[in-house]
This record gives sequence, structure tokens and C-alpha cells, in this order.
Amino acid sequence: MSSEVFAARLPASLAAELHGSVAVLKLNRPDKRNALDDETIIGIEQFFTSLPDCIGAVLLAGEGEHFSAGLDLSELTERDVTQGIAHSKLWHRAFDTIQFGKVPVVAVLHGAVVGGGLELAAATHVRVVERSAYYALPEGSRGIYVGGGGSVRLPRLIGVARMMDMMLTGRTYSAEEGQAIGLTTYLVEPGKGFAKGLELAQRIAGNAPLTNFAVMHALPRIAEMDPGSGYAVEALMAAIAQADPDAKARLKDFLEKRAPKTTRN
Ligand code: 1HE
Repeated sequence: MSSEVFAARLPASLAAELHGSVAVLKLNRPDKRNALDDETIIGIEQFFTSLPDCIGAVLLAGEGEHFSAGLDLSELTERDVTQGIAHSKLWHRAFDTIQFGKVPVVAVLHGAVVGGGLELAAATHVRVVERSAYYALPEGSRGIYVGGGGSVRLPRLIGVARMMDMMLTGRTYSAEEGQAIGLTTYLVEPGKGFAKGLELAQRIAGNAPLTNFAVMHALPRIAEMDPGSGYAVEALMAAIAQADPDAKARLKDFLEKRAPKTTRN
């Protein structure tokens, strides 16, 4: 499959490339600091819902000096309450196709990762973060509120108290500080994020699809369950995964010394 097949369906604010079984999606509106307008959010939803079966992971990155300046503030001025709700629900739908979509998503972050840009990053599964990145939730100072799932996802990553502080006081976190609080999964030097992200996405794409499914869809839900329900669902998921022919083949490879050992990398 060629990159053009993706590109044909995307608005100009998004660009897609194929790297083997990894699909790369770039926010491509650097002149507006990758501000997220409706067209871009709809494009993100379409991209993630129409991923072909040959794709095993997605890498999400931003063109230019910043990952994303968040919501396109120029589109906000005319919305009434009903339209505001519909807008937020559009973001929820689009970002759900990332978090609970077909394949894991690795984000490469640099520069501003703010407001809706941080909400977008929080919907991904692994965040590779260049030292230039910083996290902020400037909604408070703009007189608005998060609307892209931030109230649901961010407290689970950093806690309610930290999110309150960011929104009330305008506190920002550096890429390095983000590592301590759960936003930065991998900290890398400037310019190194794409290569590291691609390496990780390729590795993820090489996992058994059923394991990736379990990690994306079962793990976060089990973590929200009472322990008894969690153990029951875990046992079922474990039994289903191990029964898959892919798992049997991988175990055989290890036992017959064809698979790599688990060493520290
Ligand atoms: C924008 C946006 C935007 C830039 N919407 N147009 N987000 C914010 O409150 C962050 C707003 N942006 C900034 O603070 C700065 O732009 C940055 C720190 C990210 C980058 O600064 P800089 O100096 O590199 O760029 P700039 O000169 O500020 O912006 C370049 C252009 O992008 C300029 O337009 P131009 O026509 O004058 O060239 C900016 O107006 C435009 N631009 N950011 C629209 N966000 C689902 S709810 C989520 C709620 C939120 O996300 S709230 C957070 C909004």
C-alpha cells in the first residue's frame, strides 16, 4: 500500500506516510503551530477508523517547532452551548479512536504540547518526548475548559491535584519533569524523537496482535475494576491470548532457541 492511499483521505492539516507496518500521521499545520481545528479532528478520526489491516502501530508527530498549540481558538468565538457540547463530543469520539482503536499509537512530542495538544498526546499509548517539549493547560487563562477528554485521561496519568494546579495557576512541566509525573514515557534529545518513536512503533507492530489488543483494551479497563472482576477478566484475557496460534508459534520459537532472550535494553 502506498502513502498516497492515506493522504487522499486527509485534510491538508494532516500528512501520512508508511514505514513498513507503521503508519505515520503528522499534524501538518506548522504556520498555526498545529492548532487543532474541526477539519483536523475529523481527519484524525477518519485516519484511525480506516487504518488498513496491514498496519501494526501508528506514530503520531507534529511538523514545525511545536507538537500542538491545542484547540484552534479562532473557531471558538461563534459557538453556543449546544454547539460547544457537539464540538467536545467530536473530540471525544476522535480521541477514542486513538486510545481504543485498532493498534497502539506512539506519540513524538516536542515544543508546545498544550491544551488540546496535551489531550491528544494523553490519548496515545507511549509518548517519546524531546527535551524541547513542555506541557501546559492554558484553558484557565483563556476562560474555557478542557474538552478533548482531558478531565478523564489526565487525572489517570498525573492525578487530579496536578491537573488542578496546571489549570488554576498556569503551571507548566518540562519534558524532563513530565517523566517524573507520568506524561513523558521516553525522554530524548532534540531531533531524536522521530527515530526513537519509529523504532518503538516497529517493535510494537511486531507483537502478537492479540497481545496488543489486550494491552490497549483490556488492561486499562481491568485497572478500573474491583479486584475480583479484574482477576476474572484477566484470566479470560490470558487464556484467550495464549490459545492463539500466534502465541503457540512464538512460544515454540523460544523453546527451540530461535527467539531472542529477554535481556536489558
Ligand atoms: C493559533 C493557536 C491556537 C497559535 N489557535 N491559532 N491554546 C493556547 O492557548 C496556546 C496558544 N498558542 C500559543 O501560546 C503560542 O502560539 C505558542 C506558544 C504555541 C507558539 O508561539 P509562537 O511564538 O511560536 O507562535 P505564534 O506567533 O504565537 O503563533 C503563530 C500563528 O499561529 C499565529 O497566527 P498568525 O496568523 O498571526 O501567524 C497564531 O495566532 C496562531 N496560533 N496557536 C489558533 N491555539 C477541546 S478543548 C481544548 C482547549 C484548548 O486547547 S485551550 C489551549 C489553546
